[in-house]
Amino acid sequence: MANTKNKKLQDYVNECAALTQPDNIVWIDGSEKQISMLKAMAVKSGEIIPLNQTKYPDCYLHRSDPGDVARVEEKTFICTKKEEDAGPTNNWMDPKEAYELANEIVRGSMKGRTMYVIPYSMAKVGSPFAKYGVELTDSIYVVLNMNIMTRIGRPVLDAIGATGDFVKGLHCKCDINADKRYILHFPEDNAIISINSAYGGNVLLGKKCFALRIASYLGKSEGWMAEHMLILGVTFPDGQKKYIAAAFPSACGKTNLAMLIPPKHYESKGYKIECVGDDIAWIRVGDDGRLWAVNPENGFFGIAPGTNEKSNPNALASTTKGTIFTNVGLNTDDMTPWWEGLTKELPAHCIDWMGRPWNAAKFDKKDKSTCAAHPNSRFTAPAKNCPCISPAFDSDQGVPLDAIIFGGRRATTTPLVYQSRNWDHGVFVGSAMSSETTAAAAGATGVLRHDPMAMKPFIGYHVGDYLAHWIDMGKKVKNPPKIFNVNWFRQDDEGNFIWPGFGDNMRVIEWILKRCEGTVEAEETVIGYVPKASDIDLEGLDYEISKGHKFTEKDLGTILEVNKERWLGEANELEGYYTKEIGSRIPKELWDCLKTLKDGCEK
Ligand code: SAT
Ligand code: MN
Repeated sequence: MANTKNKKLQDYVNECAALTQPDNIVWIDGSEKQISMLKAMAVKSGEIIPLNQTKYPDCYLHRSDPGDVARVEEKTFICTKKEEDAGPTNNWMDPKEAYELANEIVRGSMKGRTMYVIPYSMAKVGSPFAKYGVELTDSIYVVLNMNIMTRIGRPVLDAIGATGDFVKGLHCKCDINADKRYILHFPEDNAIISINSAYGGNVLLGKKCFALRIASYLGKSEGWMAEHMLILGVTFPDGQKKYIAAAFPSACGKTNLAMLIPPKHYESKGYKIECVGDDIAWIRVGDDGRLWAVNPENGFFGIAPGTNEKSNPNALASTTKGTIFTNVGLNTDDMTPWWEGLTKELPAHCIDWMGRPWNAAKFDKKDKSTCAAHPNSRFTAPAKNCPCISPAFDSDQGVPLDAIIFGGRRATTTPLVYQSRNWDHGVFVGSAMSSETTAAAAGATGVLRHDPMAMKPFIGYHVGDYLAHWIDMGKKVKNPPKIFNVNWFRQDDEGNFIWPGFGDNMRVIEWILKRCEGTVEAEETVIGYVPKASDIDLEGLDYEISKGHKFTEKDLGTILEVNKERWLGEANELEGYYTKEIGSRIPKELWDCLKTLKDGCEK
C-alpha cells in the first residue's frame, strides 16, 4: 500500500520506527486479502487458534499472558502539563517524564518484529462525529481486533488526507512485563502510548484510551460528550421509536441491556429493542435542540462468562462468525469455545484459558481457579453480526436521546429505578454513582467505590471540570433527555438477586419511556420520582429469588423503597467524597442538590 502524503503522519511513523527499530513496517489497508494473510500468520505462530470453521466460521481463540487479563488502572496515567488538570481520579505523570520513561522501555523493542500501522476511524468515516487515529503496534492480535472494533484502512487514510489530524497511538508489547506496563495518555498532544500489555482494554487504543479518555478531553473543549454508555432503541407497537443511552461500570451488563429481548407479551404486542451500541456513546447537540448520540465503535468487546441462550441470545449469535475469543475455554471435542454459563452441561474435554487440561470434576463456579474461562474473558464480534443491530447504527447523525440512565451494582439502598427531578439533578445522580468493582479491571472485586457516570477510570481530565461540563451541556439543550437511575443488583439477606434482570429489564424501560411521555404517575421522594409498584408491568414474570420464593409485587415494593436513614448515610458519605476526593471544582448546582437531599432525609 502506498504510504500517506500526510507529513505529520509520515514523520510520526518514522520517528516511532527509529525508536522501536522494527524489521518491517506494514501499512494496514484493511483489505480482505491483507487481513486473511495476517490471520494465517497468527495461526502459524500460535497467536490465534482456529475454531471449528463449520460451527464458527472465521472465528479464533487467543490466550493472553496469564498476568495480562484486564485493564490496569494503577498503571494508567493522564499526562498533562499541570498535575491539577488530571484531577484526583487519575494517576498523573509529567509529559516529559512520561515520554522519557516510555522511550527508555520501548527503545529497540520491535527488533525482529513487524510494526503495523493501523489508520482507524471512531464513528463512521466522513460522518460529522468521526475522529481519526493511527495505532502503531507490534501485535497482529491488535490489528485483527482493531479490524473488528473500528473502521480501519485505506478509507481512513484517505479521510485523514494530506493535512488532516489524527490521534497518535503507539503500542509496544515489549515482553509483557507487568512491572513496566504503562498506559499513558497525552490529551494536550492527542497522543497515547501503551506498553508491556496485550490485553484489549489496554491496547485496542480506539476504545477506552481514545474514545473515552482522549475524546472526553476533546469533548470538553469542543462542546460535546464522550460517555461510557450503551445506546438502545425501543420500537413501540405503533412503530414509534425512542432511544436511550445508559452508563454502567464495566461488567455490569451493558451488552446484555443493549441487546435485550423483551418478555413474550411485550414481543407479541410488537415492542422491539434495537442495539445501537454496547459500551461507548459520543453525544452532540443537534439542530433541533436535542442530544444526538452515535456509537463510535464497529464491534463488541463483550464479556463471555454468563452469556448464554437465555441471558443474551443476540450477543451469542453475534459471536458465531468473524469473532476472536480471548481467554475462554476450548471444548476439544468439537473445537468450540466454552465458558461458565454457556451451557448447563459441562464439556467432557476442555482446555482452560491458560491452555491446561480442564477438570470438570473439580469445577466449582465460586472458585475462579477451577473455571475454564477467565472471569474477564471476552469476545470481539462485528456489530453487523448482531441480529438486533439498529438500522441507525451506521447513520451519520446518530439517534436522538429520550432518556439517559445511570446504574451501578448495589446490593442495598438504591431502588430498582428512579427519575431525577431535572437535568442538573440528573447530573447529581450520575455524580453520586457508586458500584462494586468487577473483573474488568485488575485488583479486588466486589469493593464499593465511587464511579461518577461510570467514567471514573475513563475521564481524561479533572473530574470536577467533567461534572461542570455536564451542567454546561444541559444549558445548551432545549429538550434534554430525562435522566434516570437503575439498580438491577439488589440482594436479599442471603445474597440472592431480588430482581430477575436481563429481558425483564424491559418492564423498567417501559416505565422510563412512559415517564418521558408523561403518561404515568410517580411518587415524589427525597431522591426523585419512584414508580408505584402497580405501574411496573409484572405480567408473565416468572422468577424464583430463592428456592420456593417466587417474585411478587411485594418484592417489587421492597426494591422500590427509599429508606431516608440509609440515604442520609449515603448523602453524608457523598459529601465526604465531594469534599475530600473531588475538591473545589465541583459545580455549585451539585452542592445544591446534595443539600436538598440531606435536608429531605433529615426531615
Ligand atoms: O477492557 S475494556 O476496557 O475494553 C472493557 C471494559 O472494561 O469496559
Ligand atoms: Mn466498558
